[in-house]
Amino acid sequence: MKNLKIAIQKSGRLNEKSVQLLKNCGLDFENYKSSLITTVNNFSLEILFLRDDDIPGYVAQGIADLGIVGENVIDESQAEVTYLQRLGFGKCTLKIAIPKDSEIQDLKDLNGKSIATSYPVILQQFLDEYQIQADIQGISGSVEIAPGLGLSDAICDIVSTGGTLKSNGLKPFADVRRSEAILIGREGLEEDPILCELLQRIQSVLRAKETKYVVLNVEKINLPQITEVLHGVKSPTVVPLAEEGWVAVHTVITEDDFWGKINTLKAAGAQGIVVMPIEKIIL
Ligand code: PRT
Ligand code: ZN
Repeated sequence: MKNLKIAIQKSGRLNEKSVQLLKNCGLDFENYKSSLITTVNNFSLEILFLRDDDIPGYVAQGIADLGIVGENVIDESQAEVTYLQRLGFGKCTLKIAIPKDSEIQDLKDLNGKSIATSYPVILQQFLDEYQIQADIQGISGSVEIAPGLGLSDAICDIVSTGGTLKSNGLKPFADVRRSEAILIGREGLEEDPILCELLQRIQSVLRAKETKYVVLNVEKINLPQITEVLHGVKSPTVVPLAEEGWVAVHTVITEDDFWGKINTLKAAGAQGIVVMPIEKIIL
């Protein structure tokens, strides 16, 4: 069977988590910083290490079959690729930001103003949607210093913690688009058996990340209240303990309602609660 090729970021914010995700899928490969391509030893896949901006184009042209890249980069490239799976990391928001003392108050106040950005395509679409005529200054880096240098009245850039805006005397003004890392594929690849296998593994890793394995002890008389709180993958496993009248309950709960559930379980008589990470969940 012919190997598929997946393009991931060579270095930068998405590199480590992309490599980790593939390793968690059981793929065995060397991650040399110097190499541009590596072969997975135990799966029909080659990994290309690229600048993130090049990934959507490589996938659209079929040079790579798959890619892991931020939605912001995909949209800006306008490459024709298929979204296969949201990956839950690299989360950020493309925002318009303005100087702290700016007179701009409303979106329509952007009319006639200049906005510096590395995302002219996405910004233009946003401005068109709100029928705003602004002057887009396309620059490739250090966008946040543009207003201070007198180059623009506002910026449109990626924000995650907001620290960079603050340290440059800027404040967030409008959200343009949220983004996270996405697995993309070239068109027509959807039914490929290697992709299906890889997708299944990725989804089982993502599911496991959202859940915890919980073991707790409870007196048998309190078991009905405990099982009511727990809705596991199926129903919880109940195992008798050496001590008469006591059982251990094993189940899986989602990260989201973790603390809420733990407190309810304690109130319902659960003791010795042990919480463990899960590596994979195969449905
Ligand atoms: O070299 P290469 O071209 O591959 O990488 P790059 O330098 O273009 O991208 P990189 O590694 O910085 O980011 C890769 C992807 O990570 C982006 O395309 C986004 O999808 C995602 N991402 C998540 C971010 C951020 N968070 C982020 N905070 N990308 C950039 N930033 C920058 C932002 O541009 C700004 O300068 O971080 C600064 C703001 O951060 P805060 O925390 O101060 O708000
Ligand atoms: Zn880049």
